[in-house]
Amino acid sequence: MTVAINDLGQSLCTEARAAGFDDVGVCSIDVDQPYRSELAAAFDDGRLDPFPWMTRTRDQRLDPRVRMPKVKSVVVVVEGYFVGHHADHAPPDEEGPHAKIARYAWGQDYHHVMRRKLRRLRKWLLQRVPTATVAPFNDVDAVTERAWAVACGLGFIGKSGMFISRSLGTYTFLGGLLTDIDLVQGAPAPIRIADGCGQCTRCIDACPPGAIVAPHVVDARRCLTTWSVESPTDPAGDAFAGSGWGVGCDVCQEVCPWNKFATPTSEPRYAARHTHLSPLQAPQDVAGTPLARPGRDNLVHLARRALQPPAAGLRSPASKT
Ligand code: B12
Ligand code: SF4
Ligand code: SF4
Repeated sequence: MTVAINDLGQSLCTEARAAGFDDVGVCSIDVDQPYRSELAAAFDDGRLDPFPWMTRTRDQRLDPRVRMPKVKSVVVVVEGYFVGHHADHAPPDEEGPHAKIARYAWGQDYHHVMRRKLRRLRKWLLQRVPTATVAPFNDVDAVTERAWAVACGLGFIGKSGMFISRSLGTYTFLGGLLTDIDLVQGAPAPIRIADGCGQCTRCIDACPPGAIVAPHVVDARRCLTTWSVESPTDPAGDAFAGSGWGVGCDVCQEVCPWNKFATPTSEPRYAARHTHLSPLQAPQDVAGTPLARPGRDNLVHLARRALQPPAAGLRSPASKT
């Protein structure tokens, strides 16, 4: 069953598309948030231990009403960021091997890009309902975005753990708004939980460190992204050396059939600026890009670690392009 959005909600969706988002959905806070028990389990069994900022906000992540008690509606926006493949940007052979940068970090920082558009949506809503409370969220805020994207009927969770849109694939960013405005008609509809993976297990089989420990379950303590983006200097990351990925990792997305027809994003700010990392020299202009998160000073170290001989236990041979 699809969510019955009221007139104001429909107009907001039109405005979201005009602001540049590729997809948008709305649902009532009163739906049964999908995967709450799975999220609780991820906290309980230590899978999210590398992120103290998440464990500190556990209650809010399990229920947005902890953050905003009067919230009535959740709006989720989806933005595609696919711009191509590493081979299209490979450094010349004479420059020697380079480590790969995951696509989410090729262009401008999506937090900046999406927040600007989300602020526009907030302003639009407040012009219509000046007494309302409207709180944008994007990534670092304590809202479990993939689960709410499913609740809004925008797609499904793949075995890789990625939120998958049937029209956009997996290379998407999520964000949205919490508001005390009612944007939905009538009682909340039951959520449709779809499975778009069928018998496929490509992501599980290909994940270099075996971080997808069961279908839909990623152990962040093994995911390459944790050790390059969140904890770049932690020596524990050496256990995953030699993957070929300097910042982030796209393996579970590269093998996913839902990306076969991925089309380039229309957001010019995601155009590729940095696709590979040199083990000799960090790029100069990382300000305003996701590379600033691990820190410019750590980029040479990350490239060197990625280009070491593969650590025992890594499944795929390291790619050096
Ligand atoms: C912490 C975090 C990470 C951690 C941990 C990821 C993880 N899977 O747990 C690390 C650093 C490893 C990471 C990596 C990446 N991340 Co990240 N991350 C987050 C963050 C901040 C919180 C995610 C979270 O709550 N994790 C806990 C797990 C349990 O929850 P979940 O990932 O939402 O998974 C849900 C489902 O999988 C489901 N579920 C869990 N178990 C089960 C079991 C079954 C049977 C079923 C059916 C479902 C199910 O329930 C979960 C909770 O609702 C979100 C932003 C946000 N605020 O939500 C971004 C976010 C999830 N990340 C994002 C991205 C882009 C990435 C990377 C692709 C970056 C990269 N290229 O390197 C990788 C992908 C790794 C992967 N396969 O998941 C995007 C994902 C967009 C999308 N289309 O899915 C988000 C939404 C950021 C954003 N605003 O766009 N990330
Ligand atoms: S991002 Fe890489 S390491 Fe993390 S789950 Fe996907 S394939 Fe595995
Ligand atoms: S690679 Fe296959 S199993 Fe993994 S998310 Fe994509 S369709 Fe699902």
